[in-house]
Amino acid sequence: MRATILHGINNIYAVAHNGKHYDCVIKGKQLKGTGRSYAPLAPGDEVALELQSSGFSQITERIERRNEFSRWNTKGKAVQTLAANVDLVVCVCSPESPPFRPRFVDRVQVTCGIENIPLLVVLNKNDQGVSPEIRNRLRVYKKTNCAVLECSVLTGRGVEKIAKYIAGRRCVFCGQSGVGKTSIINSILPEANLAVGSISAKYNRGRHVTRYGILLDNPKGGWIVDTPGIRELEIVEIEPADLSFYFPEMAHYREQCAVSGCTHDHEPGCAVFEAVRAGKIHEDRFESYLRILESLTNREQLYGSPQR
Ligand SMILES: Nc1nc2c(ncn2[C@@H]2O[C@H](COP(=O)(O)OP(=O)(O)OP(=O)(O)O)[C@@H](O)[C@H]2O)c(=O)[nH]1
Ligand SMILES: [Mg+2]
Ligand SMILES: [Zn+2]
Repeated sequence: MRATILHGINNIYAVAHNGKHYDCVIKGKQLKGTGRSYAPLAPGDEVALELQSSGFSQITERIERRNEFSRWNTKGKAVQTLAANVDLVVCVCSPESPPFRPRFVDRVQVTCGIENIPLLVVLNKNDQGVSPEIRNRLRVYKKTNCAVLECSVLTGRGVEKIAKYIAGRRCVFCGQSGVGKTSIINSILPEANLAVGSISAKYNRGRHVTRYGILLDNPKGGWIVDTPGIRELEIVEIEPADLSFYFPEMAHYREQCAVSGCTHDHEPGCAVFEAVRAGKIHEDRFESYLRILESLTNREQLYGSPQR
């Protein structure tokens, strides 16, 4: 029978089938349909199951994924899937504590672009005040086909809009530790009652309260995956010359560059660079682009060759 992975801890997976939950292990050494990766299964994966009359049921196969939201796990030196088969990625950020990091959001947008998954950017904690710079930077996402919503779990404002937006969709929440991913999920699904943590006064960031990805059914349809906070999102699986595809505001200009296969960082007659100079592309977005480009160019040294 088919089931959906809810979470996995120490090689024991919780799965759901028709609203019932089962604890399972993988049958055999290597699961059919998975290659080399950080973990063979992620929340949202569909699997084939052999029910056992006693003890753990067995997972015999991973059904082919429709898509995956993944990142490079630096410690494990492997691709780590945070959620599989998703309709929407929700990237949560906050203005002040922890500080807004547009470069992180840019990387999430590129990752979503590669997998062709829609992105919703949520600015939580707007009770802390939102500077014009942040609003200006958020406008870029709206212009590049991402949805942007603001909320505050503290005051409750804006949360209902997010609940409406994600109803009926299979979505994964991601972001730095402490931005309020779990807090938002708790207000949308009060029965979830997940643990939330305080912000470290010394470092102005979260304490990595959520320890593993967990899938929760949404009574309004679809599901929500909560994930542990991540500090960095490394992108490894594209060629440097293709990166500008994933910055939609560059699309129009990249075709006008003098050099074919232009990487827009040094080539003469670069139309993207001209557009940045003329103020048509946000300077800070271009800076993000250059940093990701650099990490892609140096990835062999930084990560070793990507493995699946
Ligand atoms: N001021 C303010 N604080 C909030 C808001 N939402 C959440 N918090 C606080 O932010 C802290 C972190 O919230 P969490 O929900 O644990 O954050 P998280 O993103 O799940 O963090 P990790 O699980 O560590 O990745 C908690 O102390 C929350 O009470 C908000 O809208 N305004
Ligand atoms: Mg959390
Ligand atoms: Zn160029």
